[in-house]
Amino acid sequence: MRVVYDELYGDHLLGIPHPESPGRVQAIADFLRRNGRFEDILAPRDATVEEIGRVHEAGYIDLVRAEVSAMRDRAGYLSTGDTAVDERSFAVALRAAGGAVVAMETAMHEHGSAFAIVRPPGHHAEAARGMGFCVFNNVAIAARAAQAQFGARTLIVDFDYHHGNGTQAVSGGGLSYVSAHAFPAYPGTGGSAENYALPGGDAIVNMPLPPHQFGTEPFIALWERLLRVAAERTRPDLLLVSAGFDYVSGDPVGDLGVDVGAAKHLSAAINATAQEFCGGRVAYVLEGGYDVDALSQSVADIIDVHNAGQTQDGGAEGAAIPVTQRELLNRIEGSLS
Ligand code: OKP
Ligand code: ZN
Repeated sequence: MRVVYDELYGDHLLGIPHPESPGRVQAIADFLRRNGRFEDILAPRDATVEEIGRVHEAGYIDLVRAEVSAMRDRAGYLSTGDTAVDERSFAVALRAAGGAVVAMETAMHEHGSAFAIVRPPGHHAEAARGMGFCVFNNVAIAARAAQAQFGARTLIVDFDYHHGNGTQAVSGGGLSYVSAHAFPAYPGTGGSAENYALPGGDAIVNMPLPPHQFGTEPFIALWERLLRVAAERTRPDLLLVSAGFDYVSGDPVGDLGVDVGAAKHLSAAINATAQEFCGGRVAYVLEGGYDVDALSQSVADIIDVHNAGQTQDGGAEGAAIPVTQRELLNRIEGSLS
C-alpha cells in the first residue's frame, strides 16, 4: 500500500487548542516511521482550482481564500460553519485535496491501494459551505478527478463516526455514497429515510446507528454486508474510503464502543470488495479520529492488511447485526435492486 503524506499537514491550526490538531497526522507518521512502514512515501501536490471547482462553487473557494488570508496571526471560524482556520489553512486544504487526488491516481495506475494521511478532513464540506472541521471535500474532489482523468465511477465508503453530509450532497453523476454513522448526532443528516437509488446506477446508502455502544462485532458484520449491498448496486471502478477512526471506544468526539482492532476487519472487507468489483483499486483518505493512539494503530493495521492481501477473516457473524439495522439493510437491498 502506498502512503501519501506531507509535513505541511501539520501547519493548519498549529498551536491552536483543537481536537482536529496537527498532532493527529504527526502521531500517525511517527508510529509508521518507528514500525518501518514509512518508506516510499508519496509527496502530494496542491489540488488545482479546476479540480476543486468540480465539487465546490467558485465563490466558496474565493471565500475561503479571502477569510483565511484575513486571519494573520490568529484563528477564527469560516463564516459558513464550525471550521476553525488560521492563516495557513488555505494552503494546507489545497494540499489535503491534492493528497486525496494523488492517492486516487496511484490506485488507478497501480490497480492497488493507497492511503492519504491528510488534514483538514473533508466529508462535511458541501459545495458552498465548509463545516465540521472541513474546508474542501477531499474524497469528492478525488472522485471527480477519477471521473475526469479515467472515466471511473466511484463508490465512497465512509466509516467515520459522523455522517458525511457534504459528500452525500455532491454525489450522483457517477459518484455513489455509503455511510454508517451515529444518529442522531452531528451533523444531523443521514437518517434511514435518506436512502436513494440515483439515475445511472448510482446510490446513496445510509445506515444510522445508535450514537454509543454499538459494539465491535455488530459494526464489522454490518459493514461486511453494507459494502456488498452498495457495491452490487453501484458497480464502481474505484473505492474511495472516508477513513475516520472516531468510532473507536474512548474517542473524545465520537465513540461507537468499537475496539481499535476493527480497522483490520473493515479493511479486509474493503479489500475484498475492491478486488471483486474494482480490480483492486482503493484509496483511503483520512477523515476524523481524535485519539492519536487509536488513529496510529488503525492506519498501521490497514496498511498491513492490504500489504498481506487479506480479503476476509470469517470473524463477524451476520447474526451479530442488531434487528433494527438488519431490517434497514433488507429494506435498502430491496429498494436498490
Ligand atoms: C468531524 B469529522 C457536537 C459537536 C460536534 C463537530 C464534529 C466534527 C467532526 N456537540 N462538532 O466527521 O470527524
Ligand atoms: Zn467524524
